[in-house]
Amino acid sequence: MKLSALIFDVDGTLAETEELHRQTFNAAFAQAGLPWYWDEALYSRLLEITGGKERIRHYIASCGGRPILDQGAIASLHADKTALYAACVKSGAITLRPGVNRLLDEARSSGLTIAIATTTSPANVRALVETTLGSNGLSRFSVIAAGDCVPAKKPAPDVYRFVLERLGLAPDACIALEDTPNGLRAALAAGIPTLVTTSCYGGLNGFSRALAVVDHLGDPGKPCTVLQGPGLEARMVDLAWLRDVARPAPLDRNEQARRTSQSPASPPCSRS
Ligand code: XBP
Repeated sequence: MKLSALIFDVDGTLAETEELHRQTFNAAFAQAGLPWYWDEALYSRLLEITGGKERIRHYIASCGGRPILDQGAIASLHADKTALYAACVKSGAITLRPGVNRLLDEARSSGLTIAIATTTSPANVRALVETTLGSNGLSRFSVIAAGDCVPAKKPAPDVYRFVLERLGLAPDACIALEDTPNGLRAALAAGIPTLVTTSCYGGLNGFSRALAVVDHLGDPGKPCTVLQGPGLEARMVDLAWLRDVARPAPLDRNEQARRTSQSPASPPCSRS
């Protein structure tokens, strides 16, 4: 199937944002007078739960977070965190990861559709994209699926299925770009071949079913390293390499023979 779209995750993929999320969660807790502090080790574990409100709820239910907050208080606390996070992003605290801008430009000049499929809140996406890609940055994405737009967050496939439906594309006409096992599971469950770029909080394991794993997309002067998958002479992920990596592997002779023997013989051409 011809590659028609790239679907980008946000946190850890477009930009290394999770450390700022962690810091603004802690700032919101302090602002609310809560005795909570998520250090890096705890936050790494809490990232198993996608979605900030869900993460706070999990912390209360499973990590002893006290006092216990009701849903309304959690939503209000999360809104305060989102405001703090977006303000930090708008101040220029975050830049795009290597190769992201280059690949976005190549996709646009090649007529490829680009979209976003993320668990993070829409306000966070808006702040990141407008700050790093300019005031018209959001218009470069045909679909932006974020936060609570779907009932079930990653690793559920909902957000990717939401994007596919609005793009009107088949899963194998797209490639997803992700950085975590949850994100990879979500994209694969929607049938979308997925490239993984490893990130600070995404870890190095759980990516065996990815098309390939690289440390980042690479840029001139900042070559990437392929951690899993075929070689990359250019040391930068580009559309040609992505098309090649996503191409179905040639069937071996035995497999070809098996499939031929199973397909019903086509009737002889009748020449009238
Ligand atoms: C990452 C997440 C989000 C962020 C925090 O989303 O799981 O919850 O950690 O953002 P993705 P919110 O990798 O899909 O971009 O507090 O807005 O949820």
